[in-house]
Amino acid sequence: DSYVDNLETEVLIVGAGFGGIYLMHKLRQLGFKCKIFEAGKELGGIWHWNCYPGARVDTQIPIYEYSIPEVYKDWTWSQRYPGFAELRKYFEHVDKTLDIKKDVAFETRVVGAQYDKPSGKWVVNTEDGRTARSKYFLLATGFAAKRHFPDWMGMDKFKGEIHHSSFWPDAGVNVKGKRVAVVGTGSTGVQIAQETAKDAASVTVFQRTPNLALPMQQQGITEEEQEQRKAQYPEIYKNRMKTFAGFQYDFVQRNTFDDSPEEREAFYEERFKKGGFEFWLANYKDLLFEKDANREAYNFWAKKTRARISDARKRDILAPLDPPHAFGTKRPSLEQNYYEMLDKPENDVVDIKATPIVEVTDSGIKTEDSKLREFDVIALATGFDSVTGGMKNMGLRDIDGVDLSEKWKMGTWSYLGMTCSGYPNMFFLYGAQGPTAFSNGPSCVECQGDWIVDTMKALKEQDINYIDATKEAEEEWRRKVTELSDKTLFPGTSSWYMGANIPGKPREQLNYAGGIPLYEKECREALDNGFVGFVTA
Ligand code: NA7
Repeated sequence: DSYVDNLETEVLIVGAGFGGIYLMHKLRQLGFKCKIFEAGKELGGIWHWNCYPGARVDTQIPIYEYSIPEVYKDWTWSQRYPGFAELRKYFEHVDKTLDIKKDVAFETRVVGAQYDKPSGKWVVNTEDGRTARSKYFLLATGFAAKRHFPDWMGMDKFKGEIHHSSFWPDAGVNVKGKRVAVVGTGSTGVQIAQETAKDAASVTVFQRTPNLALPMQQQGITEEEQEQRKAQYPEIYKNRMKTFAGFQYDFVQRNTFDDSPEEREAFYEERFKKGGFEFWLANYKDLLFEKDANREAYNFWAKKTRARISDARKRDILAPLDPPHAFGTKRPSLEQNYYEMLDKPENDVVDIKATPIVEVTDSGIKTEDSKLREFDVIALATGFDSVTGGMKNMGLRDIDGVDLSEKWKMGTWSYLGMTCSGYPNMFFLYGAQGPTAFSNGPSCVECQGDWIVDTMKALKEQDINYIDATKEAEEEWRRKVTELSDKTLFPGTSSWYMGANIPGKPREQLNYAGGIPLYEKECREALDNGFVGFVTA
């Protein structure tokens, strides 16, 4: 990649996952000259990094893929919810179809960038000391670009293998006959535990907060089924943007207590049977707003889940009678046999809220009750400095030289969840204050990507070379994001949605909670009415 040094390009994109590839494809069609800098060795973003055992997408296809006809026309999947290996193949197919890689510099990590006003160019620095310049600077770094490690004593002393989920060895880890610890019960922890239990001698999950996991209802799908359905894809993709979270289903237009207890029970049953996120995102419309409604859903979830666990102690840790938090205000994982697996005598769950981890020793993990459990492999599924961590860690400086980590120290300010005041000609997607974590990735990426591309097209047509959000527009956007969130039950739960998973991180809503259609409307109005909230020149 010698071309990186002294590279001059019209558009420089950071990240070659769903977002970066989409931007490049659409911008190329308009004649923009684009390059991508990617820290990893391959395309795929999170699907390049996430190769831990059981890594799998929690959204079914064809919702979780591009709406680009050239791409879907020659592609079929083997399962409703594909695993990472198949997703990696999908990105190879995307590359073959859209000819992406020729404009990607891999293993090129951006560590600094600043807009240079005199030349009207972004000056971008890479970790290995090279410099590139571009008129536009687009960030598609995803919401999980900065991994989160716990700070326990003794981690370096452990004699077995210890890996973070997002840094799993490409060649895999042999867990056959081994004692495996999984720390963390987000989507990742649930998947690792489930998968490694197939080979391991034992799996012990260290749980701080129970995951209110939902049945995935995985299914194989045939090529014929998919080929037949492809005629409907354009309609499916159009409708995807009309739903709150960019799925093929949406909340129903009834409140929980509009139905009789029998109707409600039947409704919940139906959601469970359909599987996936239906019990979350196609539930009653007051689920995420009203405490009593939410409790009703939780009670159903607990009843269903408790019935799957015969061990009374484990049952109370995994699915307590009292909700640990409002259902759906932390992301539910999709599980396949998580509860049955942990119910087995050789496997265990440790409640580390009751007895926190104090130390890692050469042979295992010690908890506050002085108990030492011994392991051969420790999987850290402790998550990420989500949503803002990646961008705060890239050395992004505003026109006055102030680093973004400084600007976002006490909280997050952006305009439309795609621009920042003081960062002219810079756009980002799938990050802070957009629909990000409350939506299906490809839906969010296409919604925001289209807006960015249309904005750049309008700038070009109107011969505008400079665009920067105003401070007032940012204040107003932050107010909106907060106000939308405050109507929901999200602020009451400590989750990464609220920045609450990272010690010292300001607690605030990091995502736009108004749903994709409203979000899109607001962004379109700003563009269609002449770059409202921006200064242009
Ligand atoms: P998550 O969802 O942030 O989960 C991380 C888990 O690790 C969670 O259960 C945490 O407990 C736990 N955790 C974090 N730090 C610690 C420490 N220090 N000690 C013990 N336990 C800890 O990350 P994932 O990788 O599972 O998922 C990220 C998203 O990527 C996912 O939602 C998808 O959208 C894709 P807590 O809940 O904070 O009590």
